[in-house]
Formats: sequence, C-alpha cells, structure tokens
Amino acid sequence: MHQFLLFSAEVAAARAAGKPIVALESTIISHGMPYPQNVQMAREVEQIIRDGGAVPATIAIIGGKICVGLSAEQLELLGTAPDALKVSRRDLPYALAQNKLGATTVAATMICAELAGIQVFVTGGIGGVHRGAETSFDISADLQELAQTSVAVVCAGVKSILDIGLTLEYLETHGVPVLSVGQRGFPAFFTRESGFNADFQIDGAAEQAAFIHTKWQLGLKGGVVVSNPVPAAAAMPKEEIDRITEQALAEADAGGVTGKAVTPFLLGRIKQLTDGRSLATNIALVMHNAAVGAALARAMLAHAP
Ligand code: PSU
Ligand code: MN
Repeated sequence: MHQFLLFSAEVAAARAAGKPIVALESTIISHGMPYPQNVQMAREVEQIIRDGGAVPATIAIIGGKICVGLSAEQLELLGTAPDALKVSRRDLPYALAQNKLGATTVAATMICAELAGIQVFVTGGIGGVHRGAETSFDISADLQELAQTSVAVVCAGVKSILDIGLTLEYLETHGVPVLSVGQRGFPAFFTRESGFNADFQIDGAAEQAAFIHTKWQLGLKGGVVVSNPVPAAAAMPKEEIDRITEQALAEADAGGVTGKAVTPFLLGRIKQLTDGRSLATNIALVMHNAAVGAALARAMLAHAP
C-alpha cells in the first residue's frame, strides 16, 4: 500500500471485502460551499452512496497523509477550518510534506483515488477552460488530470462561469470521452442544457461501466466524464444564472482575482447574488450524482479482475 494513504475503518473494510467504493472530493466542502451546509451536504452525500450499495470515501490531506474516508470530526474540520488549502496536482506534495490541512480538488482527488484503487469519483462540477483563457491561460488542472488519470468522474457538467465549448474541445483533444446520462445534451451545472452535446449518451450504469472498462482494457489511460444533469425541479432559471454569472465575472476581472482564487470567488459571488438559491441547486445536483455514482461503482464490479 502506498506510504501516504490512510484508509478509514469503513473504507479499509470495504477494500478487504471487495465492495464498491466511491471517492468524493473535499474542495467542494472547504471552498465550494458555506458552513454548515457544506458539512451537512458531505454527510448526506455519503449516506446516499451507502443507500446505493456502495461505500463513500471522502478524500482530504490531514496530518501528512492522504486520508481516504473521513470521520465526522474530520468532515467538520474541513468544513470550518479557515486555513484549509485548496490542493490540486501542483499543491499535493506541499500539503503532504508540510503537514498542512488540504482540501482536494477534482484533479487531486483523482490522483488520490487512483493511488487507492478507486475507479469512480462523484463531485458537483469539474473545472474547465475559463472564459478569456486565450489571454489569462486559466485552464483548470482538472482537465489535464482527466487526460492522464484513470478515474471516472460523475458530475453535472461545468458551470457557465467557464467557456463550455472550449472545455469540451480541450477534452476532445486529450481523448477524454464525455458521456451524458438521460439526455443528449451536456449539462451546465445549474441548468440541464449548455447548448452543447455530450459525446455519447449512455443511460444505464451497466452500459457506462462497460464503456469505461473497455477504454481501460484498451490501454487508453485517463478519465471518463459522466455528466448527469441537475434534476429539473432543482435547476435554476437560465436567464437569471446567465445574468449573475456575467456580473460575477466582471467583478472578478475588476478585482484582479487570479489563479486558484478565481473559481472559489465566482462560486461565492453566485451564491450571494442568488440569495443562496444556487446553493440549494448545488446540493441537489451533488446528491443526484451520488446516486448515479453508487450505481456505476456497483456495475464496475462486473469487470473487476
Ligand atoms: N466547480 C464547481 N464547484 C467546485 C469546484 C469547481 O462547480 O467546488 C472546485 C472543484 O474542486 C474543482 C476546482 O476541482 O474547483 C477547480 O478549481 P480551478 O478552476 O482553480 O482548477
Ligand atoms: Mn484556474
């Protein structure tokens, strides 16, 4: 076992018994939502995965270890600590070697999941190519990770704070397949449609698992995006989210927000500008993704070595 991995008792038992395991990220807890909704969301999502017949493994960097599966106290710590670092691929050695508290992004969670032998990872939205990337060069490390790390990522697409068309182009260039569940369209996180199609609509967990297994059996390293639209009843009105996104982007620009601060700034402003309604949408879509991810992790067992 890898020297930096530390499994919770629940995850260790699941590994020993060959049960399906679903990885979860922690940046969404520390930097994506306010307290206490972040910790409540994390607990509820874990329970949905258990109810779906799989074992949740929320991942974070604590005490110089990659913790795979967190206690209630550790979830609370991540949800409240003002100094939790946002840890992506670049930051992982720093957080581990310097004993920092680290909340892992999609990229870092994929790395840790692969080290831990976990094939399925559930989150809300992945990072992507930012609008204006032709001058800012701001492209999330999540996309490079999807190109090289073999983990399936269940998400509700990407937010319209990003350039969704360029994000999909980037994924295509790097050979990352984008599946959609229940519809042809690639979802835009708060809304069910982005105006772009996913590459392949595959509705059933068994068929999704067969696709993913086939990719990896071919020796094609890298991730698969499983995009699952927010439930219709929880989606936000498109005009409202578009207007607020434009405002948040303009403020980020005017305020000179750059680097890893950009995404948390935009998420926070959108929440404020929607009086918290975007938060309810965000929580609903993560829960929906958890159910899809648990079913996928179970279906992947049919292809276990
Ligand atoms: N998008 C969301 N919510 C999030 C994130 C992205 O809708 O919480 C987080 C994820 O952890 C993702 C990270 O991996 O932001 C991407 O940050 P950046 O754009 O700095 O790469
Ligand atoms: Mn960035």
